[in-house]
Amino acid sequence: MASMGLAMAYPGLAQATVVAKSNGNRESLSLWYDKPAGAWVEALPVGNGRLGAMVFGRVAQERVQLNEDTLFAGGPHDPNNPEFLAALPKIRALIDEEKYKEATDLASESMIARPRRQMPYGAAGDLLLDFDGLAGASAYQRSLDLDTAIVTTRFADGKTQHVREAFASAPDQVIVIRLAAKGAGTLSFDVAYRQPGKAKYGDTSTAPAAMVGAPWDFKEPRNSGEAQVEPAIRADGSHALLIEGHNQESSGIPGALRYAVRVLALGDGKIVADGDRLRVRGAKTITLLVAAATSYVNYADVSGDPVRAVRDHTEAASRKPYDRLRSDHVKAHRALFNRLSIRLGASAFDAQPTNERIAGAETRVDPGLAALYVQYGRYLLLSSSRPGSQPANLQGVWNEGTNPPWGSKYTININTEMNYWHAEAANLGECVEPLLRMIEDLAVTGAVTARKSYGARGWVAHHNTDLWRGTAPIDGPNSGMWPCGGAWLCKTLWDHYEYQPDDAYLRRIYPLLKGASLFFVDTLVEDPKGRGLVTSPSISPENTHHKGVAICAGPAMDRQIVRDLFTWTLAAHALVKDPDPEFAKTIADTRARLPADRIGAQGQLQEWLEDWDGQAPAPNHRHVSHLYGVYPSEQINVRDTPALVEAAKVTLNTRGDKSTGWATAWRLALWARMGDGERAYSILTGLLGPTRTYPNMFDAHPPFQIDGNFGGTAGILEMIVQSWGGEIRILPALPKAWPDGSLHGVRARGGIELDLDWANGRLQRLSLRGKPHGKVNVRYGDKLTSIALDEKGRARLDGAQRA
Ligand code: FUC
Repeated sequence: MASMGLAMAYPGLAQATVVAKSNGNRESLSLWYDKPAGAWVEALPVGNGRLGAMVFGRVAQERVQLNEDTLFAGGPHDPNNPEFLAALPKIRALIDEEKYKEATDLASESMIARPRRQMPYGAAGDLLLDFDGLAGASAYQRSLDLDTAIVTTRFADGKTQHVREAFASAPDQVIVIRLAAKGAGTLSFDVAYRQPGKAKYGDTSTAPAAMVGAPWDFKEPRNSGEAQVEPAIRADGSHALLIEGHNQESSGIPGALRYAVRVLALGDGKIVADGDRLRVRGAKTITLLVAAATSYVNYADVSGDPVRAVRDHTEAASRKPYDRLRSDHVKAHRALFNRLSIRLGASAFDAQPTNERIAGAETRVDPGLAALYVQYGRYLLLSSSRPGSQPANLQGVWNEGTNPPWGSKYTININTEMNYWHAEAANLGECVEPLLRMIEDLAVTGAVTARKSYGARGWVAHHNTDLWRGTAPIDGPNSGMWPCGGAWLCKTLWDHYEYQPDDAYLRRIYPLLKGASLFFVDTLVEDPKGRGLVTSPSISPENTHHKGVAICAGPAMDRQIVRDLFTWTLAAHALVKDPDPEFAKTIADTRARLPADRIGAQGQLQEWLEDWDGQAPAPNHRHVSHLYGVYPSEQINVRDTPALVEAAKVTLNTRGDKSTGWATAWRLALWARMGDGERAYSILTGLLGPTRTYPNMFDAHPPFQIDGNFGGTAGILEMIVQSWGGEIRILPALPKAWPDGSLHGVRARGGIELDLDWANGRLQRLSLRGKPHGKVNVRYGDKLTSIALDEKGRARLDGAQRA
């Protein structure tokens, strides 16, 4: 039902809907629905980086599913396979002799970590709010307002108006749930805690069968779904529940973490903590303060006191009135969120529920949905990765159960890097801080892997890591046997420096770059055919070059990543004035011996040093690892290497436009980078459509994986502004579908911030902010202009200057 219809049918309906109706070319910042969430991927996420919650907006029984970002399974352990070092020369020799199957088998036995798997991320359970006598609802609406980061549920029950708000406060470190009954009635409900269990991931249906036709009075059982953790639940004072539990064992690694959740109820009416329930009777307004914590201090220390943390957080928050909690939260959120605005054109569909817009995304032009996707991608990052928290994992911070896909860990052969692709351009550089700290940890655990497994200096991380900062290869050789995960992560660090140049930051990351480089100095080997220095053993993530085997030496992606890493390291070496000229010479000499990119028999960019893909192209493979050089790197680009760009296009045409969520987002960003706005737009409609975007706008791998949201956000921004090769490109891949629009507050390399407006597909206005008296090279169409910033670091172009 369209919002105008709803608003007329139910006067007093939510503001979000009403605002939407007159929304010409305004920015729409609301996800909204006219029914409660059935499936988990319909619920709305809130998060403060560390804590996450999924709010279902149900009437008779509200469900708020909780997460805490350190609640992983297992505990500190050393996963390095003790046989690795002895097997290394044998495996290299087998690869040189082209005995790939034998090399794979030996690597599987002697190199893959023990245990073979890393530890999965878990969930912190559900709050179930059982309402007495609340079964019917009219004028129902629930929404997530990205501007305030508040989920609101509104409905009427007879003469009573119910308004519930939920948010995750960063300043107060609690999830706040406010329930109000206006008009005749009051609130009576029980708060119960349900321990986490196994969840049904991969279910793309939108509602459990039980909900169809009866969304208002749906109730979930208290304990179902193979609950695995048995926490202790008890009253903690007269108004609070305290839940104390233990994390899971996994692959033989015992659970070493304790966790605690505390729910404190404040308000009028009668509130009683009674055994494992909080009972509220006859209230007009109630505020629930929810804290969660674990005993995790760092990857080697689990001695924290979670009970003390949750008591401290809830008690401190209880001393602030609700309005203050709310306004402090909104202020902290807006400090990050409000830096960027985007309008991609008038959208008639802002007035439709978000799930209906997604359902229509592939068949009609809805520029507002693409703009909303960008803002949602920003919202999700600042809600799952804030200074002090863990980095955004495969699901950000939101995970329903104890058996998430791929463990909801950190896959660092694309996924974790993609999580941060948009961070800098989207003006959320602070959100990279958790990743920086994770890389600092990996440089320690990865130095052990480098030494024990390769006899090398520096540090290495393979294709995956977890809370315990595992760096050894895991799972199996066809995905795990890849030594460039740490090096690729360094790109995020270098990007942050390029977008926000800062000496102190550079000094902090230089040892990380240097250590990552040293590992390759010590481990690159001579290609037996004399083509230079190569990684061995390695893979091109996660593709096989012959049936069942991926292992090889010197795949294109490794050469590109190591080339980049050496380039950043050399640049940083000079900037920080490292007094070690020998080191710089070694890096430069080694870089010069990395084999160049090659074009294969099909005209494609070669994925491997041998033309295996030219002989038997691998159609449809989701990974396009060798296109790292095009995007996110800039080694291959339309200005300097047009022949390689054409080869990259051949590869992409073979692989197809639609893939898993993240792989579709990568294709979008690649075509944008190569300047093809129509192709990028067509891929984007597939990403926004219902097979790759769930009703709550979470990306569908499927199942849910957050990288597609983030990579898709980066790809859309890349269509409008690019910054590489010492230039800023304006409207480099603008599709016909977005003739009029604006993007304000987008960032570019060199510490530049831009505002631009366009109409009829032509730039109207451009403002730049950067360093006083700085110079900025701006390319618009064929024209390259060097613009001088004034003494305030500003420049503005319109009218004649633009022509
Ligand atoms: C890589 C990808 C999969 C998935 C997983 C988390 O292994 O190949 O598609 O995204 O990471």
